[in-house]
Amino acid sequence: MTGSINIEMTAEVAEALAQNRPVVALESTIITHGMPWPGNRDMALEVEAVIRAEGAVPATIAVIDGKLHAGLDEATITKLAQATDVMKLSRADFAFALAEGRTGATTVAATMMAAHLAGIPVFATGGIGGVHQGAETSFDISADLDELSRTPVIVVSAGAKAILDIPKTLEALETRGVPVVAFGQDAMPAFWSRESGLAAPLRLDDAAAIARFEITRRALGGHGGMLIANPVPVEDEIAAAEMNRHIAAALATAREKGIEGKAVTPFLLGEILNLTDGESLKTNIALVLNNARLAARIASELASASS
Ligand code: PSU
Ligand code: MN
Repeated sequence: MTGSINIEMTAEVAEALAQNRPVVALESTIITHGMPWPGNRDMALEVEAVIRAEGAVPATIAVIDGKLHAGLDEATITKLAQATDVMKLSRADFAFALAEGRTGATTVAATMMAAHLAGIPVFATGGIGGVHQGAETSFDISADLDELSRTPVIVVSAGAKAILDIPKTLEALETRGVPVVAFGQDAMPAFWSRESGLAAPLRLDDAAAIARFEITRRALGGHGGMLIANPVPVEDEIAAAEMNRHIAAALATAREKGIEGKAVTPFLLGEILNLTDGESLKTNIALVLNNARLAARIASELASASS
């Protein structure tokens, strides 16, 4: 199942997979490129604790010195959270880091690849990458979208990051045959905010229903991933009207400075952190924890359905 790529698993991940107990994959780009130290380390450890509290096992994915890991110990997470020379790996350069012995953090796309390779069907993150604003001239569209179309992993997110063009991102997902399911509401959430002003294509209200949908997709055959859009809890949200002002300001600064390519998303998240005096980080952490909880419940439903 793992092909010729060896996956270094922690004992708890290996045992859980061997015994068909629920496992939730976690990405590492959110640690290295999404949040500043030390909040990033605290978030990474808290997310793991939330998953364990739900009776599932966390498997944080990263490439360390050319080795693919599923599950990281606290010392490795701490080191990664402080490192400044870590690659941001997507489908295009995941194998490059493995072949060259490099250290890289996995984005949504590369984490989906690794999770699928390891036999982990559920993955929790903050928000996926998507179609950037101005993509009609920059062509900046995240590889996360193509990965969702091809790799059968359920990605639990708070939607696409609100710095993106959400209508275009939803169109691109529809074109690629990716189901987008809002959890417990009709509206498509917008990462820091519960509502984007758009309706989500689909809605489900509990983890068991998501597992049923996934099992039916497998039976139909040739399915890729699915995007669960889980709104940030009410008490942690920042209203869309306020966020939109900060996003517009951050986008203007990025344009002035000529920020491009892989640097765009980390730059915008950093700008927004400053513009909100750190509030956006608190919300980001809260929504990741909320997604981890739901992902653990979905993983539990899937494990019991297949045992
Ligand atoms: N979610 C967050 N923070 C992040 C990301 C997601 O809350 O930093 C990362 C994910 O790894 C996602 C990546 O795959 O941003 C998208 O980057 P790009 O737009 O360059 O494809
Ligand atoms: Mn991009």
